[in-house]
Amino acid sequence: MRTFAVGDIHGGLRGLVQLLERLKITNTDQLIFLGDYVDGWSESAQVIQYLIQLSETNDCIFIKGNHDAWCEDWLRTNEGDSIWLAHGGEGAVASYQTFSEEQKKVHLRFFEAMSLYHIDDDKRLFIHAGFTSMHGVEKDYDFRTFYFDRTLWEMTLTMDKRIAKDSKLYPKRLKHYLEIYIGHTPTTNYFKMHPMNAANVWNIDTGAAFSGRLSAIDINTKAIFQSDILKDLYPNELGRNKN
Ligand SMILES: [Mn+2]
Repeated sequence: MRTFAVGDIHGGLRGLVQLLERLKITNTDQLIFLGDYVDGWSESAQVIQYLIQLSETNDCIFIKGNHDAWCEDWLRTNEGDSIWLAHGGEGAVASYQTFSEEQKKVHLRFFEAMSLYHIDDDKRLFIHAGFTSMHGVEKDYDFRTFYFDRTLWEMTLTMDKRIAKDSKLYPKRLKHYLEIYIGHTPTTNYFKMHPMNAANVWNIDTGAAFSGRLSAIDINTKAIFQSDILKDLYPNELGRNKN
């Protein structure tokens, strides 16, 4: 059995299909999706539909991203958050035009069932964005931190590498988990096309919504698999490169 962590998909169904082909996925493989399934390329609703079907044949864990939380709210209330609509939400709404009210209810239930984080038997943490409590995820004040935080990644990325793990200076946040797998902050922000590792944190969001690819990492071997650049799979679209 292999376990893969998969980065932010952002409506790019073609990238997701291509990535799973390249993983040569079998039904003994486990997939842990790090969230942000929607907003960006034109197939948000179709990504959700595909994931629902995939979960019927594979052991899947779906972590909730901030874009998923926005989309969930819209599916529930029919009102879209203004920040969301400006950051890809309009595209997600458009992708639902061909979906019936009944199908949308099935999707709403799928969003509601997403996990805020997952901790495996080896104390690996999987979470969309991060957390802030020095005592670990259970002690954080606000669940929205799990899909909006950027401080975990920024701290880890810029941390002085000379600080030993047993030093008083070493961030307690990082010590609770063997490894921490996140998405949310595209590695393309740092001109990197591959997942990035800093201390025990792995960032798998390789900017599929923008100029990058969709990535998966085998958490045991650290082998990396990627789709083509999403921009090339959707040549007539801008994704989230609109502004
Ligand atoms: Mn995000």
